[in-house]
Amino acid sequence: MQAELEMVKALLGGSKRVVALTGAGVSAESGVPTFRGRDGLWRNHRPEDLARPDAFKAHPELVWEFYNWRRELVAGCKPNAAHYALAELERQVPNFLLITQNVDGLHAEAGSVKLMEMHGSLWRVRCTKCTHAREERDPLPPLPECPVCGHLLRPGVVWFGEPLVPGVLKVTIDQITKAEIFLSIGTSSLVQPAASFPQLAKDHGAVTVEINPDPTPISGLFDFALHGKAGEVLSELIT
Ligand code: BJW
Repeated sequence: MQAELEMVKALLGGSKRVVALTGAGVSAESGVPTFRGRDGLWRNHRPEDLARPDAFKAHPELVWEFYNWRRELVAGCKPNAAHYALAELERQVPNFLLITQNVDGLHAEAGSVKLMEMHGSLWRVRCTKCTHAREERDPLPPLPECPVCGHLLRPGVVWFGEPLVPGVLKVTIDQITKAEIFLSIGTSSLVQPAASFPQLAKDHGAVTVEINPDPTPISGLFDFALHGKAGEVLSELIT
């Protein structure tokens, strides 16, 4: 892998347009459980069974308990070497975009600014009835109510079957189709539309790189597959 790593490092060093996509694996070294990993179960529930509108409709108290647990867990986590390396890459590359599927806020905490949180944020809430939405870092009650209309609040994240955060897809597609290098880091590439971004980048001529300790269903499409932990690989790539 060392030879591949050196090649990617040289390519990144000379590149003017880079897009990076991250998933839960980038925060694993910070202690945030991944969605589909061995450590992913919460009270015998699979997270992807709770992160859905039908689960919230049927069991809002259970889903809020899950999100309040995650908010508390993530509040105790710090960015790791991978988050800091990507913030540094942003400073080195003239045209850079970081697209994250993560809702933990750790990229922003590490200093990333050219950042799109495509699945929303654990630190946002919005009303299920009216337009009220706000950032909320303080602990929430088991079933938080909207201060405007009194209806139930929900987490400000994107669940299955819901559209992405407004504006994200347009900017993302625009930047991906112009990218010279596309990095896919710490994602299982199972969830759309993010799972289609590497192919889109490749179709438009980007060099594509996957960083993950394990292969994914689309590993074969990448020009380079660097098998390792995001923090370790990115620390070697970006200095
Ligand atoms: C490490 C590591 C280390 C470990 N270093 N790596 C086309 C085809 C088929 C289906 C669809 C389609 N288009 C849309 C769909 C439906 C659906 C979908 O994709 N379904 C699939 C399951 C098939 N998609 C949607 O519904 C999306 N919406 C949409 O497309 O809307 C269209 C629309 C338009 C207009 C009107 C209405 C609709 C929305 C998807 C939302 C996903 N939401 C979640 C929850 C977010 C909130 C929350 O966090 O609670 O997002 S689900 C969950 O999965 C979460 C994640 O962001 C996402 C991706 O998971 P991720 O990040 O890849 O994590 P893992 O755990 O799967 O993988 C971790 C990886 O890290 C592993 O590979 C490890 O090996 C690795 N790793 N340690 C590096 N140290």
